[in-house]
Amino acid sequence: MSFEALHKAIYDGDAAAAANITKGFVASGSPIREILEQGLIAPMSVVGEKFKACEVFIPEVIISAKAMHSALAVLEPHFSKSGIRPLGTVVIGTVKGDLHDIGKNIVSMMLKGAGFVVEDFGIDVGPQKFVDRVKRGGVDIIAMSSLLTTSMGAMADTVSSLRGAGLREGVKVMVGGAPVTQEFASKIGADAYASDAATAADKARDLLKR
Ligand code: B1M
Repeated sequence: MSFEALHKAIYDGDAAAAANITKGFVASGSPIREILEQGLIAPMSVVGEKFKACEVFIPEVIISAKAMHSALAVLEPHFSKSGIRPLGTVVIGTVKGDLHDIGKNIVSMMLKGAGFVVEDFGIDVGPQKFVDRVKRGGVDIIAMSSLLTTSMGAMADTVSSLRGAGLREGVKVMVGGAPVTQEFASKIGADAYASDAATAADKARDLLKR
């Protein structure tokens, strides 16, 4: 049982091995935070960097993230008693009129891998659904994905609706998806834009540091 073996299981996408090795660490009394940070988040960060550098591709990211999640499920029941708090809560969705979810799901996985709690609202998510969730409290970031030039306007509508409800100051907004650009993000008043899933996790972390 070693972190190297756990990293290898995550790189290889071997979910059963990742969960079993993590169970071994927990049973041996290793600190939960150390298992989380050195055993799980570290290899997912490496996968994210390799993805950005085009050294690995979407299928590898997905299988690594799945393995990481199976290990994370072993750790989760121990989080509260170990004093581990998530980095923040992200509510993510593909915006209204848009049914593409492959990229959004990868972003969601990378955010979980980075230590965020992610509430995934799925596809075709209208502004009011985001607004209602922010109203209930506890949301740090609204993350919106769009793959269609025709659905990008729904991102602007969501920002306006948050503003209209007096909620804009209390939550960060991040946008992304193939047709979305930094210029568009700035124009609609989003706080951050990310071109890919690994960058989305970095930007989400940065947003909450400010
Ligand atoms: Co659609 N589709 N599609 N499609 N589809 C595109 C997007 C299109 C570019 C194809 C084309 O014409 N060349 C085109 C859009 C043109 C445009 O608007 N500019 C298009 C169209 C027109 C349509 C329909 C209108 C077709 C029709 O019915 N006539 C229709 C629309 C339906 C609707 O949404 N209302 C439609 C339908 C579909 C399918 C259902 C068949 C299917 C979606 C299946 C699904 O998602 N479950 C589909 C697919 C698969 C595609 C392509 C082929 C692939 C998209 C994809 O998954 N890419 C796409 C063409 C293409 O891209 N080559 C196309 C892989 C994915 C990992 O990348 O989503 O970009 P991506 O995510 C990346 C980044 O963008 C970023 O990180 C991800 C990972 O790095 N990212 C974020 C994404 N969200 C982010 C959020 C962030 C940050 C980063 O912060 C919050």
